[in-house]
Amino acid sequence: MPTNLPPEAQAKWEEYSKAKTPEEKLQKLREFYALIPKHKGTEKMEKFIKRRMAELREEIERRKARKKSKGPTLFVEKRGAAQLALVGYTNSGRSTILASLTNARVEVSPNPFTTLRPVEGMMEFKGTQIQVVETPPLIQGGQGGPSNLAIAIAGNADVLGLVVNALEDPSSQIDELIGLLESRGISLERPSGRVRIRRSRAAPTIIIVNKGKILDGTERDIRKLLSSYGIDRAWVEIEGKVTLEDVEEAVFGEKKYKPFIVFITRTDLLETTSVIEEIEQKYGDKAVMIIPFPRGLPSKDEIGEAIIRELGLIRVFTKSRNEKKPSDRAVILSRGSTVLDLAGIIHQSFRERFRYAKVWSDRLPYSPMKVGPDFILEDLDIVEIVTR
Ligand SMILES: Nc1nc2c(ncn2[C@@H]2O[C@H](COP(=O)(O)OP(=O)(O)OP(=O)(O)O)[C@@H](O)[C@H]2O)c(=O)[nH]1
Ligand SMILES: [Mg+2]
Repeated sequence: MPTNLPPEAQAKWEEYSKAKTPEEKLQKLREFYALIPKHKGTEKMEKFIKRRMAELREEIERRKARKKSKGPTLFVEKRGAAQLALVGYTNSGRSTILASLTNARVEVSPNPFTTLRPVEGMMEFKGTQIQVVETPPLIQGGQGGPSNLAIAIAGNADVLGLVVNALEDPSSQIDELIGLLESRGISLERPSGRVRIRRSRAAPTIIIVNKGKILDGTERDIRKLLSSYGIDRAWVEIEGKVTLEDVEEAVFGEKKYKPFIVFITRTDLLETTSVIEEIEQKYGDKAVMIIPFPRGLPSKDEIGEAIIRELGLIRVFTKSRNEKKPSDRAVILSRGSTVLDLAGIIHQSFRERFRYAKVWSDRLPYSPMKVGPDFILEDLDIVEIVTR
């Protein structure tokens, strides 16, 4: 709870809430921070403010980078079904991983700080591609231009690849990387729930759309908490299991969660596999995959599929009536999409003139099977849409 803030701090908070540009917001937040009393009761708020300030700094950095580069050299436009950003300390082996997953031309070198600008490549696998981006090296503490850029790219990516050197206490490296990203508003821990606060004058009051569960309070507590931050008109959406702390955090911006893959490089130089086992023990449940490189590198199909599944995406191949084979390129849809959703994505007229579809898949009692518009598609389905 924001514990009885002095009036000047409250006034500053109001100014912050009204600020438009990230620069202005950062400035107001700094001033607000200077005005709040620092004690046990404000610790959490301090934490959130620092995180929000870090996020704003990244946003400013990202905008600057985009302006400066006028092209894809610094800020990396997304392509393909998803973007995987490789992050790690210098020499951890990011370029080595990028080169083994894609055809990107990238310099692998024993010298530190070889890759100071992002480099991208496309990882091809069944039906689609994933864009892999090597970010500039992070340095301990995370300060400095290259590190800031790496964090900005990480915050924009769909999945992170933490690249660690097996010979340099990789388990602690992972902890440090996670800690560093966490301090910059990027969480690698799967949230049990989600709170979204949309402030709007159009809202008559605080409207709580509760599709989940508040673990340690009531909707009344949420209203009280928000009004102590001067929020009296907003839509608050709750999904899954959340705490009042999550609500308070959401006041300062939604936390970004990123699933992650761990790449442990130089495992060929290890004498025993005990560090790999330690990492599997510690992060096995949290990471999408733990990959000991080079020998334990799974196929691109396996890596790609794991990412797609994690992000709740599916690949669907379309077929036209007069062709024997389906398309090589899949349409990427979110899990739960129907045949009619697919039709709409192909072309609006397909949706309007939809009659039925034929679906080929081993999971069906017979294949092809004739299905209606509400049929829910799954990964790797082949679909022929029949129109009027
Ligand atoms: N033996 C072995 N050497 C590796 C492995 N991975 C990386 N290396 C070597 O480690 C050095 C650094 O690898 P890079 O891929 O350039 O590292 P990076 O993280 O891109 O480094 P910077 O871009 O300079 O920050 C190179 O000499 C690589 O050949 C591995 O799995 N086994
Ligand atoms: Mg490199």
